[in-house]
Amino acid sequence: MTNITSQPVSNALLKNPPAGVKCPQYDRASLSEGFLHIGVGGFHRSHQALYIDELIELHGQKQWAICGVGIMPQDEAVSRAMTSQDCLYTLVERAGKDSTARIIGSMKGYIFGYRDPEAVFARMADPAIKIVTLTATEGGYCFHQGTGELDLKNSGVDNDLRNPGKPRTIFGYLAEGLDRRRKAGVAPFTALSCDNLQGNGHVLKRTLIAFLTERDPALAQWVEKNVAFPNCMVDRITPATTDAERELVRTTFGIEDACPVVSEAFRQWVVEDDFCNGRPPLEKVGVQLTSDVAPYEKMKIRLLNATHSAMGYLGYLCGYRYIHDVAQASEFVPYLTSLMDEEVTPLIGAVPGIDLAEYKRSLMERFANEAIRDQVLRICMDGSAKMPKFILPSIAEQLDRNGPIRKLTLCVASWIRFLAGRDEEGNEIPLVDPQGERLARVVRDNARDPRPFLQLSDIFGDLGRSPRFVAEVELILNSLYDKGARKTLAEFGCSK
Ligand code: CS2
Repeated sequence: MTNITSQPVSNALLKNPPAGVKCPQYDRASLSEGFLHIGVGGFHRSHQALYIDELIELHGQKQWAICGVGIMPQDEAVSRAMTSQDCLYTLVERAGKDSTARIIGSMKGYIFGYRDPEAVFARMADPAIKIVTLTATEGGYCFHQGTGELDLKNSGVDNDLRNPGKPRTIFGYLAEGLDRRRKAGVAPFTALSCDNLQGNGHVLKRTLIAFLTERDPALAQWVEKNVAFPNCMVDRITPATTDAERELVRTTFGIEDACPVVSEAFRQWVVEDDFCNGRPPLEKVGVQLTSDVAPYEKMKIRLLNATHSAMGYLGYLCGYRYIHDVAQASEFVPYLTSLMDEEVTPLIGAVPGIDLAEYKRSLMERFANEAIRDQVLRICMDGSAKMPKFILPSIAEQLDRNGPIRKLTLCVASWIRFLAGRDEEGNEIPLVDPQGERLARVVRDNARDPRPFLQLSDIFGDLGRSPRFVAEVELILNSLYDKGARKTLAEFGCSK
């Protein structure tokens, strides 16, 4: 390990940057914010903020800086870091033995809405903000999986309707921001969801309009008529930032940074070209603008995200803690490739400009990238929101066409076994999922019988009523309990 003196990341560091670290060459004081982004997690910092950094650096688009916003209590750490670091942070891209570091300067301000919602409302009402982007996670849209409708009983949604001044979800914030613009006669912003949901723009529009219809029908109508909700596909594997990443940035690059982000070199952003209040020339920095994002979203979510989930739960039960170890394991490779080739690819159809065989080959290579040390437990987080978006729709489509579902079902059964809470050695399995307690209770109360669990229609929709699916889950789940994860993988994971 190289031992070099480190300096804290801040505006002062930009004047005298460590050797080999790329820094903004533009004058940050002259930036103004055109984006407001809710959810400044690792993914936003490795993806959109980099595209915008390039847009400013290479194309002088100074009016498109980002105002970062955190609305969850757990955003406190990022909020503190952003405040003390002049909204700067280090992005490290890692491919093989190569690491490159860059200080990202595109975030001009940060507001911790959880403490100061009024400041977020005021910023959203500012005519300079033209686009509000969101990474609210798959669960942040609070819709019922069976019906697709906004879940008005969700405690966050319910809070936002009762307490408009102190919202807990994206809906309360968007509603108040848009209401103020309407009342002030200011054109609305575009609302651009950057989450891994198929038709994320449609989902955001549907759920927000349902929320507004409860809150203020006239506002709902105005939004319906005037606000654009483009769909988009986003991609870049970004592990959670831990002390190991902070240590890496300190020892390799000499930067003291409380919230650096480490990611793979690959990135992709495909955006539907539908904006109601202008947009920057995103195409100049490699964003693909198109009239139809659906094929790209379906490909990415059903292949990349689904295969991640398939590696996550079963990989954890087999004792793996890093995704690259799962992706390199000889017993997993045939499972993952056959899941993609036999059960998902037939559902994807043609994707303009993409060779699916090559896409899948590159996915396996990206999963196996050991330089980024992506955590299995990051993938296992929030299964209640991910499973219905990544895995279950493919099972439903295959059931409709009487096609194969075994490998996808192995993922579902592994999730249920994971929720049982103890691994094969009797050690506790850490569960991070807002629905985790409720789900784990149903699993524990019905150990070998998956039926009550599969009947949770907010997760499974109608799937729990498919005798074929239920029988498959039962068979594989019992094998997981009786024979263990490795034998079950060998028996059910590969094509005979
Ligand atoms: C992952 C995603 O959270 C997950 O389960 O599949 O975070 C994935 O790494 C990104 O979508 C990659 O673009």
